Amino acid sequence: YKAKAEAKTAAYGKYNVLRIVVANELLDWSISYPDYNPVYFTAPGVLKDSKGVKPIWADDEPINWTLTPNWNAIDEINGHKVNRISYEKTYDFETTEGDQRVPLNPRGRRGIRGRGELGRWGPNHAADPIVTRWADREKRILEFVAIQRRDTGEWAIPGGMVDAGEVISETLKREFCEEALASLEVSDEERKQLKEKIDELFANGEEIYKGYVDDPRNTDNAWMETEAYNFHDEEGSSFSKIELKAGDDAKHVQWMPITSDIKLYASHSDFVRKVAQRHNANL
Ligand code: RP5
Ligand code: MG
Ligand code: MG
Repeated sequence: YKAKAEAKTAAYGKYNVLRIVVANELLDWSISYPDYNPVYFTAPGVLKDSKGVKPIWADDEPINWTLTPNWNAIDEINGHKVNRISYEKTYDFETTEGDQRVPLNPRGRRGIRGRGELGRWGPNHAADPIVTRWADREKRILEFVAIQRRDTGEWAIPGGMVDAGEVISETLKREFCEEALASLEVSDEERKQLKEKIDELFANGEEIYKGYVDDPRNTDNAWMETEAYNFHDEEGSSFSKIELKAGDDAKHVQWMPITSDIKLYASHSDFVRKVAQRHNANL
């Protein structure tokens, strides 16, 4: 007689919920894993906001679906476009509560079912603005505008989710204004002025990355994907003029040098190192 080995587990975010730590060789959905039976979890804040209604950024639970989402396509919700296309691949499905099909994470098993903290089933699209200038031009040390996230306390790019109907170029600017310039805390007039400056500074961006993000919130059925763009201030004369102030999901903001051992949230270290390489900076 041999006792079955218990699968290793780890807490999912700040919740009292355990995810299975899936061994690398069992990640792929095509590998048989008969004992795999992760917990189903969707965070209370995704189901209902403080007023008791479903947040606009979230989908419904499958048992409530009257219409199924338009998978692997641009969906339309109340006249707004929601991108349900993955930059990785055409995703597959599994069957869940109420016999509905829900998307399967293209990178494989994450040890937890449902949406966790994410609003959308399948891909949750975000945008990441990487604003850079030279910290030391002679030594070719590049720095970027970093924020400290309120949720995990990790330093990150001031990015955020693409709202329904929003274009990426607007998400990049809006999230930068909210998290690095505290635009939600100023008057409408001041916000308009900030926005005009940012429109100018964000006129020329370079695409750095487009695809899956290894975000701690990812589950078997919901995951983050992003488009990261670099906005570079070569002379150090444009972005330096605007005052950084942490706001919304950010508790601190600062210019941070990009080093080879930089440690940032999710896949963000890879994105900023790629930017440094593009500018032939020293890491
Ligand atoms: C990351 O989560 C993305 O790269 C982006 O920075 C961020 C979006 O989520 P929130 O900042 O809105 O929580 O995966
Ligand atoms: Mg935000
Ligand atoms: Mg954010």
